[in-house]
Amino acid sequence: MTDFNAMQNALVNCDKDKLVGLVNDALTDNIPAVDILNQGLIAGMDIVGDKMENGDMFIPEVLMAAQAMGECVTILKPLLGDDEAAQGSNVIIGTVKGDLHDIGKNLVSMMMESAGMTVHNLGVDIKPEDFVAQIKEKNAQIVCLSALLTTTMPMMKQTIDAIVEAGLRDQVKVMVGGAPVTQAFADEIGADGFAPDAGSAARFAKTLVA
Ligand code: B1M
Repeated sequence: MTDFNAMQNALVNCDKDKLVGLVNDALTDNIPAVDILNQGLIAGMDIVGDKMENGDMFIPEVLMAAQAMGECVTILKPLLGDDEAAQGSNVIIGTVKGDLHDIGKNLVSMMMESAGMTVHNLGVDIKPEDFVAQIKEKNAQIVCLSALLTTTMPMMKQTIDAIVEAGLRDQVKVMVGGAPVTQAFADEIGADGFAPDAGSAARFAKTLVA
């Protein structure tokens, strides 16, 4: 019997070995990878976020929890496949300048890869000019911007502005996402799309290149 609470507790306690063991046990019990991700890992990370906000967890602990989650995401990655293909689509993804959060962005990247897209994951703290350079170099059809901080959301607009200034706006679709981002914000800054989670981001990206 899979206990998602135990996974959440192991994540909050930064107990990587226990968390990996629980994830592997759940897979042995044929629990779908997407349920482990959503009900175990992402739900656990939400608790970490609450504790961080209340001062009950500090940055080094949050980083350890993030590393433990990252290891489990690597285990789940091959099992999160989506068999509808969007082959040939070239996607660039990165977390905007000033923002170091990468777990959600990596999940989006993974789901898009699973959907058959070629994803160039630029990493975190990516400057607008670097997105522009990579759009040109990779001849991207979609650029995905992630932000987890309210303070870095304006950098999404600055990145879109840089894409416009470079004369590339007509050839690339822009998707935005991350916990504080909303459809209204996406509309306001002139993005082509927003998705609230990694699965819907991959599905939406497919509609953009269809
Ligand atoms: Co940060 N942090 N953090 N942090 N951190 C938050 C975001 C926060 C909400 C915590 C809190 O206070 N409750 C808060 C932001 C508050 C705000 O802006 N209003 C916060 C803060 C304040 C900070 C610092 C400023 C703390 C400090 O230094 N005093 C600092 C900033 C550093 C920086 O970026 N410059 C900081 C640092 C860190 C760590 C480095 C310690 C670590 C990140 C490690 C890493 O990513 N490798 C960290 C973490 C782990 C978090 C929380 C706890 C968890 C984030 C996460 O990974 N969630 C977070 C609290 C929370 O979110 N509950 C918090 C799991 C992940 C799967 O979800 O990233 O939302 P998420 O991604 C989802 C969707 O949003 C969506 O799909 C994903 C999967 O479904 N999505 C997209 C994401 N990108 C998308 C793109 C798309 C579409 C969908 O299209 C392009």
